[in-house]
Amino acid sequence: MTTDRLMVLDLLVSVLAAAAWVGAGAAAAARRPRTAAALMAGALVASPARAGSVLALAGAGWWFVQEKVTIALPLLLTASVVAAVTAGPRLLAASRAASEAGRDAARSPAVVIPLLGAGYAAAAGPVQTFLLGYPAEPGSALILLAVVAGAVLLTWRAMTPRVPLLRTATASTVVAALAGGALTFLPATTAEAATPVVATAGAVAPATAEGGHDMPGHDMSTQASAPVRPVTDLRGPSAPAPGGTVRRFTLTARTATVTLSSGRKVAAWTFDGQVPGPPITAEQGDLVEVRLRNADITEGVTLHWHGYDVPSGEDGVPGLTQEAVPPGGEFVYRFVAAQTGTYWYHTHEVSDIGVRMGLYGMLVVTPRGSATTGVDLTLPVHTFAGTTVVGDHDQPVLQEVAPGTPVRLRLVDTDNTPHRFTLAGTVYRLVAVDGTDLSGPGPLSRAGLRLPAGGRYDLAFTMPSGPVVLRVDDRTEAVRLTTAANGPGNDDVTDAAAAAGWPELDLTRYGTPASTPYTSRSRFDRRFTLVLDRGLALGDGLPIYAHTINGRAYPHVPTQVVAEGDLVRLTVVNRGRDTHPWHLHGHRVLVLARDGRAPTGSPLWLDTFDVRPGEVWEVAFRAANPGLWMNHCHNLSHADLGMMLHLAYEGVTTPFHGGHGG
Ligand SMILES: [Cu+2]
Repeated sequence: MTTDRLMVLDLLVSVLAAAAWVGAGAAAAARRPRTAAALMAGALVASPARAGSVLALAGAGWWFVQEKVTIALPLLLTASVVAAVTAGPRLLAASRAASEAGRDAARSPAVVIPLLGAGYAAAAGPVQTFLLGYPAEPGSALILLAVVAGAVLLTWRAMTPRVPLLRTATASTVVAALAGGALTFLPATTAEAATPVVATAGAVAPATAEGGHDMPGHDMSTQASAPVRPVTDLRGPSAPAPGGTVRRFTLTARTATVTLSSGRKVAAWTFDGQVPGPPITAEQGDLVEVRLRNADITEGVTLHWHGYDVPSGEDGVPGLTQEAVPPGGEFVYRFVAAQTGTYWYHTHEVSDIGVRMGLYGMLVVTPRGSATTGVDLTLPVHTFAGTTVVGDHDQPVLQEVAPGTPVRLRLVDTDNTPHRFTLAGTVYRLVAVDGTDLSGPGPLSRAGLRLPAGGRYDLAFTMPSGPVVLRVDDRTEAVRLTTAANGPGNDDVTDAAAAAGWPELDLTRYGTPASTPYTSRSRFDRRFTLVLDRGLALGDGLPIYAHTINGRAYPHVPTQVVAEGDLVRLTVVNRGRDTHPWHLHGHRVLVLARDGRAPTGSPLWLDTFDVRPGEVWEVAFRAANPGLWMNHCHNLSHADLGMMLHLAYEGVTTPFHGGHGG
């Protein structure tokens, strides 16, 4: 069974156990001893079963069961035993009596309180998983215990006016709850919160301690000697590489009404009045110079080069590498186009809204001197005012292509969620992922391609004699390439329903292996673990129901500190119910393993990888691009609810204090 299914199963068992105990208590209180006894029998099956489901889940990793093993399960099993021993015999006797006296006996406090108490203890499990998440810490455990104890006391008080030691018990419960609250929220508001952005080397501890398993990173005190450099000094060059030219662009951010291909008009935030913004293209080695101006986006705007490893000062993160450009302001970005492939740019200021409203565009870099042959289409897919658009098309992109023509389709997901693509009518290859060419990509047909939020796939094929159709999410026809003969094509082209059933391509098994500069057996200088979950956490000043990293929300997630040249291993664990497309700025990561299994196909160099519920990804990167970098979920609404942190190189400082970074 997959970890995801085990998580769901464990949740079901825990809810069943709680429902059975509470039901038994309620039935006893309603003077129905037989019903109560039957429900208690069910609870006595479900409670040990929970131990089994937790044990099974533990096989996927301690991250998935930590709070269950340390708090929920001991609480449940203890309360179950107490209820069975104290209420059990009385309830059995009452149900056998089948008389008015028996019904009254069922209602006695000695029966009802232990049963309901077990119910409260059992309910604490799923409540803890949903509200508090990972990791369980002494503070949240105290709050939980206090709530359970308080509920038992209230029940007791409701059933009988004389509760022994009522005042002492109430006082202890209140003290436990207050202490728990202090333990939970005070640490987050002090130390690291005061320095959300690394100001000096070694000022912030690495996040390893939060992961619980990791080898400690380097001793920071011995490494504080890295030269101090402000991020504003880490800028791009002013000349291209030898043989390259300077490519100058000006992008003006402004509100505008955009007309889609159907004629539908949509109010948008745009670059130069269009969505997507003007494409930025270059040849490898060119100097790209982009002058960003802001006409009237009052929230401010920046340009982030998604997947492109620009110098840190060009990365476009407000409050970290620059201030957001206000209306009337401008900022000039410069970088050498070193990487070839398909990338995109977008604003990083209030990015959840900004990108959704249209502040994005394409960045495509081709090898120097590669004359364009054939058809090369860049196809950003975006949900715009509730409609799936491809570029600015809300209807299929239609193009006539001569048979035999080489075709390249560059798929880009600019949304917060993944999209599924199918290509019908031709055999094709997935030649590049996130801008990097794959090794030995084999022929594909009848495959579903799941593209993570922010990710890119390049598909290549030779135009056949019949039509070729690209579909998005099995419903939207995105592109239809036809030939002059306009033949009917094969069944795959006409049968959209069949295409919906095509199996998803497993990227970790596609292509052929090739050598990589490091592997999972390499010696790593730093290891970090990020456990992704939901829970109550302190956000920007207030507790929120956050998307959490190791139980914390931005800006309270400790910064990951690395030294230039480090080989870094990053483990990302998803124990929540949402998919998290993980995105590290400034570095491509090499996939070492997913759920403990190394890729058997092409090496995978990604800038955005989808960590689905229950998955554990191990990736590695060389810290070779000094600066201050965002490391975040590219579901930008998750990032907005806390799921981001910083990766900082020792010695790099920032003069900016915007603090938002999203
Ligand atoms: Cu996410």
